[in-house]
Amino acid sequence: AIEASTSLVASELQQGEQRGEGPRVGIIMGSDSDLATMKAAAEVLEEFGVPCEVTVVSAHRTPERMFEYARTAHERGIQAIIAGAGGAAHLPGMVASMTPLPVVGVPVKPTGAHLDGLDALLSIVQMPKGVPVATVAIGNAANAGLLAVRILATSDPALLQRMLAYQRGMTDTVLGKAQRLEE
Ligand code: RP5
Repeated sequence: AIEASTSLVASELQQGEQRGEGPRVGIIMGSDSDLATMKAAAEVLEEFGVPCEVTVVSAHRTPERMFEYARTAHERGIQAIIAGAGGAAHLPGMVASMTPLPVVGVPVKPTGAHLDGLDALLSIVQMPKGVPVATVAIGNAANAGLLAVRILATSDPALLQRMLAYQRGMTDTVLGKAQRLEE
């Protein structure tokens, strides 16, 4: 069932195929139950026109799949990996140990979790020196998407312009709200 839902997720959310581009960002998660959180990263990448792939890779339930994914992602043209997991969230760190790519970690708060995602946050953020994972706030997959865009934008002038426009848009929105409050 996991494999079936994984391919469903991948086919529903994989972007860029129509444009004939391969995915530039890999979004992986420990379970399809993480998708409700992780889809925000895919939505951000879609907004910026960055093709991505989305699938399930579990550190504990599919360790060999994790090895394969982490070791080969850069050879397939992936430039950054966003990895989300809940609980004993070993996926981002283990993937970071086997890939030369930047890894952004998303602590997921699973439904009904007792520790509110703090367990996942500490599992992901507390990496040993030499194996970095850029960790975002609990559940903030949108920021993971934005961070991946910024990483890619360092060598993609058009993407850099889109990030600048996004930032100007945020500023204008806040200034508009301030002006309305002051009136
Ligand atoms: C973690 O356990 C997953 O990343 C998910 O957040 C959590 C629950 O997984 P399921 O039991 O819903 O598959 O490994």
